[in-house]
Amino acid sequence: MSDLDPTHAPVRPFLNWPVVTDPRAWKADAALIGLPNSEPYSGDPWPNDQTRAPDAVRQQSLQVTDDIDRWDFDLGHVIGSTWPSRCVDCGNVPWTGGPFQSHMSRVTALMRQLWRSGTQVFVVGGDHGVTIPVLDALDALGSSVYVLHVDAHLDWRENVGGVRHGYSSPLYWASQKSFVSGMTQIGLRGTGSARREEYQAAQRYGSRIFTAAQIHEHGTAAVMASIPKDSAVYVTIDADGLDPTEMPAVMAPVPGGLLFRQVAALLRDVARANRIVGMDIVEVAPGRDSPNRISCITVGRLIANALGASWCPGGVFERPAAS
Ligand SMILES: [Mn+2]
Repeated sequence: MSDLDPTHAPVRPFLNWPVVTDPRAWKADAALIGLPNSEPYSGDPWPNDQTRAPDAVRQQSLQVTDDIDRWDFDLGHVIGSTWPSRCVDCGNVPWTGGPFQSHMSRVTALMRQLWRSGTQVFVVGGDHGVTIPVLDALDALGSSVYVLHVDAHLDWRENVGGVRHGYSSPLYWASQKSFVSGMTQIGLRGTGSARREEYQAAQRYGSRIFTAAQIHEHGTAAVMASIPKDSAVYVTIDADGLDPTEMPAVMAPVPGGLLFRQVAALLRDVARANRIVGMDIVEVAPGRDSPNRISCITVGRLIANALGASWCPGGVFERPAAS
């Protein structure tokens, strides 16, 4: 199997974007791709519920917008005018067997393919392990990248039970990349996989950590100030960074989380001050969503805010003329 073999067609396109499953034909200003699998921990169910999230999010597309001429009150523009002219749904890249390392390499190759052609990429996981092969591909940008991480948890484990590419490790891996210039982690609260040693390792690295409580008390101005202006930014959002009252479909709900209005406004601010080269939203567990699918709709709205603020008139991405 070649890394550039076709991806799997989604159940329906995200926001009615054209579906292109042949990676050799990818040529887009912005794209969405579903990455359902990461390296599993022994004892966890496999496949886990999070593998269903890419298609569950796509199925709520009509709740995000049912026509491109609708006014988007989050962005203050007609929603279609906040998108670049070439948006593509790249389908899903499931792990279909064989060594997990080969699957990871394929994901990295596909992400490099997108970033080499300058595409802004939105990834829907999968659990947080899917971020690891995506981070590997950021070298294709040829410039350093700053990481903004939204999560209840630190995710800094070098391994858990000998598994090194699972959902507790993505930010450890980010800290090991020479092309990652630094990181800001927000929304932390309660306890997770991190022990004192992981917390101290993140501090030694120089990660800027803002607990959810700090953001509730002081807002996000200090978060914005921690991100060097005009940098390329990769955003990784664990759905449990948001409050479970607003994002119920998560495996590890923790009270006191960030609110949609805080995260969406922050994404718009980051998209206007920096260049968001990519963003993932992971750890959505559709089996735990509310009957009205609010978690999947919220994922769609977060993407609409980051994408729209990037490409709106006056955004940092140049809007190519429609062809
Ligand atoms: Mn996480």
